[in-house]
Amino acid sequence: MLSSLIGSSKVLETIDERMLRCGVSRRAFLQFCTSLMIAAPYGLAITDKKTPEDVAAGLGKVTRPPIIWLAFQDCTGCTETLLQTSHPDFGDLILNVISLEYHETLMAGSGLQARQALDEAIQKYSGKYVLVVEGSIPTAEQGIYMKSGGRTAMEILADVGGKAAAIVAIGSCASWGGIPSADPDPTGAVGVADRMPDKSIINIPGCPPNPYTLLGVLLQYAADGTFPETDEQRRPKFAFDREIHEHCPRRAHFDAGNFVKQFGDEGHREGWCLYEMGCKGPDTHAGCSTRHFNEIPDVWPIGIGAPCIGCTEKAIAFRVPMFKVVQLHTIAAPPTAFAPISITQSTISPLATGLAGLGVGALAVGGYVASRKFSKVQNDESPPGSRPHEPLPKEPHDHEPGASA
Ligand code: FSX
Ligand code: SF4
Ligand code: F3S
Repeated sequence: MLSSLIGSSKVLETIDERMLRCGVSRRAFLQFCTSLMIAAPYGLAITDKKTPEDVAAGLGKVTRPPIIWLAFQDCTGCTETLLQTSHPDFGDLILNVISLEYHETLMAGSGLQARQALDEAIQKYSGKYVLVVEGSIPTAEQGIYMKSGGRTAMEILADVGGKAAAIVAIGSCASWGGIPSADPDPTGAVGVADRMPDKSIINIPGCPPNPYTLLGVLLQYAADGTFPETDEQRRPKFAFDREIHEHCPRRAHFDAGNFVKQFGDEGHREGWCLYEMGCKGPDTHAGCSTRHFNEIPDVWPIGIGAPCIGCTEKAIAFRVPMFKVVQLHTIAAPPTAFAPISITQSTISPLATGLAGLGVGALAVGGYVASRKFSKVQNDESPPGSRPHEPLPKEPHDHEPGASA
């Protein structure tokens, strides 16, 4: 089904024309625009409007951007995150919004046929297409660790990337090496910008990354030929300008000194803070705490009871041990409001233990509530780390899963 949506398009249509021709309902498109607005409440030109209807009206006039998608050393999680949506046919809708000209994992063709499709797409849209790269590039021993059609990943990237208008490195692997670059890094895995530092490249790290960040970036590029403003690691600021810890639904527990000490303990069942289990939220810039995956409430690492491993940070994920406690750089005053803790448990819940994501649709997702509501100490205004029962701040140390406090 999806493979029929991949391939060289005859003409590039506007998104409205495509929706009409393919019978995509207005309701589904509005839903999509709403998701984009949630992912990018500010900082993205296309969502800088008042209502989903305004966003849809503007987006409808945009010509679908031609995309060539290459996969190198990866797990295909970046593709999965884009297509494993919770609404039926949402994956199809996404492929109607962009014009995916080439994608080895999704297209029906293989071998010579696929190579021809790639060459045709490059020729047709030379200097105009956006190249999306998933996975890292092996550079050790002249790049022999990955070859396709007789060419190394380095050669393919130089060819296809060289003729692209711009490049999006999707996922932590394409951004700076990711999992394949973890010690001892046998393949010499690097990111796209390491190979082409002067090219117009934007990084969307995450393992996997948030799909709406990718769509927002691609659609802004299609609309006005610009990428959103980026930080010093080439990440779009609209999605990476704040730390998970700032908007974590468990933050009130952090401030109150309620820490999980062991997976499955009382605190874990009650949804307490995972800091002592190695949560990297205080050092990680990403929007996961408010932009969950697969459009399902609470489906993100901390939401299912697992510590954040800092997958959007070059210096953390696959570098710092998963359960090692990070040092706090600042003891900031607690924010005045938090997302609500939506999981109430009295027995070991599949969500808290990360065993399943079933039944989450029934969970309430409301607005923000006052932090003090969750504090165990009434009227306590002292900053985190200053109360005697709290272990913060302290030197980093290793925490093994299952270790008792
Ligand atoms: Fe996987 Fe993408 Fe992680 Fe890497 O993701 S989700 S290993 S960032 O290249 O497929
Ligand atoms: Fe949330 Fe982790 Fe911060 Fe605790 S340490 S509040 S679990 S981000
Ligand atoms: Fe990654 Fe942490 Fe978000 S592990 S998915 S940045 S919660």
